[in-house]
Amino acid sequence: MEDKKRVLTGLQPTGIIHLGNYIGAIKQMVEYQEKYDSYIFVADLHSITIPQDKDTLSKKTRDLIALYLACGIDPNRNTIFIQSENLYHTNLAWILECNSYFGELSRMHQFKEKSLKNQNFTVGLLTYPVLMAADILLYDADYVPVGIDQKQHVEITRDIAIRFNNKYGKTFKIPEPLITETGTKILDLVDPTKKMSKSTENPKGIITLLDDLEVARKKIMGATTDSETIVRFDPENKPGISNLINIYSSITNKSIKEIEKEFEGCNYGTFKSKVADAVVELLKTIQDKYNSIISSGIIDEILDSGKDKSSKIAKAKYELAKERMGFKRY
Ligand code: ATP
Ligand code: LTN
Repeated sequence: MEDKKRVLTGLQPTGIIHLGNYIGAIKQMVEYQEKYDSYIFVADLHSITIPQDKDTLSKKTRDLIALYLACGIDPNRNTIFIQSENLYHTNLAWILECNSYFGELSRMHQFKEKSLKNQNFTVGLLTYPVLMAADILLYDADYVPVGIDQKQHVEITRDIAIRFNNKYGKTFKIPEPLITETGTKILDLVDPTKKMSKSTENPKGIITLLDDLEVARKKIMGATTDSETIVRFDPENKPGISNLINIYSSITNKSIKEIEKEFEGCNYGTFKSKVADAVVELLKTIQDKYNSIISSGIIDEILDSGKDKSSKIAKAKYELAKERMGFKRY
């Protein structure tokens, strides 16, 4: 255990997770748990950078944990916890905020995009990457598996850590993002110029892991494609088909070349129905497990132990950072 590198990732409880989250984040964590010391948490504090309904937040958090487990995250090989139950995240975030600059935070893509959508945004939306830096740096994470949209936040985490280490002495390990090759960015099924997103306006564009199986099948069959009939991977000119190839590749572990060969001479209908079969089979397996987990007491046991373990590690790192900055009793 001691020699293993550490991976850590978080998911926001902002809606039922979709195929993009599964392919871009969870599936990798299931693979990484074999070889790394793995930490997974629900980033509920990040979710409130956009207003959340207080009556459903905790249920969404619980559902998310049940879905992680149903997707194959093994509680014996992962430390699983809720971010807001571990106070060191916000404590360290404040220290790091005072070592981060307005300029660098205001240049983050996600901040620019979300602050344009709603001009009356909160300060939390701006400082979001600093809380994320705290999440990562508290645990000396070596690797941070994220979708491409979060890569910039891991890069700023590195910048903040390097700056802190240079100023106050080596305190934090410098993490690296782990970005997947295939299926890195799963696109909206209706508008394949956008990423598949929980906050989409058209539910036909996303497949959630708890979608009714027949509804999911219809969404794949109705996915936007192009006027050609060749199943060829060409994200620029054929974003819809390339997106379906990415989904199929990720679920079946077949390479893009193999898939192009498999569907040589086939029409889009045949291809789509194979993709739909693969998606439905995946959802069915996940949903069966989810239904048995959600009604059991195992989630609380896992969260209690995750809270204890993560708090111990986080406390030590927080105390060190505090001391390095000169906080101690005179
Ligand atoms: P939203 O969908 O509302 O934009 P989100 O799904 O990006 O939110 P998170 O729950 O924080 O928000 O995402 C969890 C993980 O899934 C992150 O690592 C993120 O990069 C990844 N992810 C999200 N959407 C996609 C996508 N379409 N393709 C690949 N990975 C994705
Ligand atoms: N910002 C991420 C969620 C997140 C995270 C993290 C991911 C919060 N803290 C630390 C990796 C490491 C997102 O929206 N996907």
